[in-house]
Amino acid sequence: MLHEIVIGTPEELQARTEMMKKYPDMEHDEPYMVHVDPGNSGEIVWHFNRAGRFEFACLIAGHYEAGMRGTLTINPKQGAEK
Ligand SMILES: [Cu+2]
Repeated sequence: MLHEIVIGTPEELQARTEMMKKYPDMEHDEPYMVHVDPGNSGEIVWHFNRAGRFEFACLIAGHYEAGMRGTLTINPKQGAEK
């Protein structure tokens, strides 16, 4: 089945989850997400421009709840000003 990976803050992913429940067939494609059709593979390249805690998840209806999610901890650049 179709899957996706979306990167964002927990708040952003929550908002998108709500949106997907309302409009499950919504067409969408943004730089911070990639969709993968059955049997295929995909790739996402993201340059984080700030440190923090982010999440990645598949937000196809029911997939997040099934555990298709994880966290990303981006550490400040070594030697960077705080
Ligand atoms: Cu999925």
